[in-house]
Amino acid sequence: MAYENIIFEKDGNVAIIKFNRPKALNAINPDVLAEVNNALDRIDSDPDIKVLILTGEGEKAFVAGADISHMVNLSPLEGRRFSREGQSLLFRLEKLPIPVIACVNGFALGGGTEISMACDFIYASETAKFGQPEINLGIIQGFGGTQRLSRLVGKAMAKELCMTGVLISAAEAKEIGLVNKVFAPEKLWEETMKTARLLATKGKVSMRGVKHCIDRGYDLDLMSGCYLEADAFALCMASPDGKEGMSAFLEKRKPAFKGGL
Ligand code: DAK
Repeated sequence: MAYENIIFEKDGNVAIIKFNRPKALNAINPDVLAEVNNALDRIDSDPDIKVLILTGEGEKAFVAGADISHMVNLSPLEGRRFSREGQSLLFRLEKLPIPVIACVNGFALGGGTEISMACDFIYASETAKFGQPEINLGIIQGFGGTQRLSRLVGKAMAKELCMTGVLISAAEAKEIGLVNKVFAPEKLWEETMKTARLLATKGKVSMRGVKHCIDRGYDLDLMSGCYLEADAFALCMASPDGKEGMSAFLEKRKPAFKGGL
């Protein structure tokens, strides 16, 4: 598939998906969803890719939301379909076995905040703005925003953001726990790549285990979550990378993780 709405690149073991509709501030329509889905197929079938970064082309926006010019004409059933397509893409992103970083370089509004929340964590530029302004359009979140935001920042804060529709700065987003780190605009990419490269040095089985246990365990009771963790721990014991990591420590050398079970 040739991409017109995203840019897909690889830098070593790091895959990069850039939303690429800068004239519409990278707003999301069904074509964008289809292209990202296709890029995820490629990532799934490429064992060399160890980390994914999502970002926006241009200096102004990560994603300024779902494309309002598309949504305005949707029938209720089409709206439901669009919403389900977006939701299943975000579930797919969440379930990727590799870490996914949202590198938020500008506006991340509505669907843009929702996409960033489906990533494992968010790094943001000082100039970024987050928000769930759907209420100002007479609609509500459609890509899981009411659910992920309340889990990330708590019910009351999620309600305030979704009910008022106000935008918040990157600093405020960090303060409420939505964003992990905030950087000067000229440092954002370099710092994101630095973390991506660090993540790429880790063992695949343990990385997958951490992601799986935290994501799947989050909605479970403590004991069930700990059982999940014990099983993932057992898998690490069976993996060559587990043996390699511990042997390297004992032999006072750096581990050379190769992946695989
Ligand atoms: N959709 C379409 N075009 C957009 C857009 C968007 N979300 N955001 C910006 N643009 C376009 C503008 O129309 C403008 O196009 P031209 O007039 O140049 O043709 C261009 O991008 C530049 O935008 P501005 O001229 O407005 O730039 P400013 O710097 O003045 O303002 C802004 C930037 C981000 C504050 C402003 O553009 C803005 O407020 N944009 C809308 C942000 C917004 O409301 N986002 C939330 C969208 S609703 C669902 C599925 C998903 C969702 C809901 C339901 N189901 C189907 C159930 C998700 C909903 C949303 O995300």
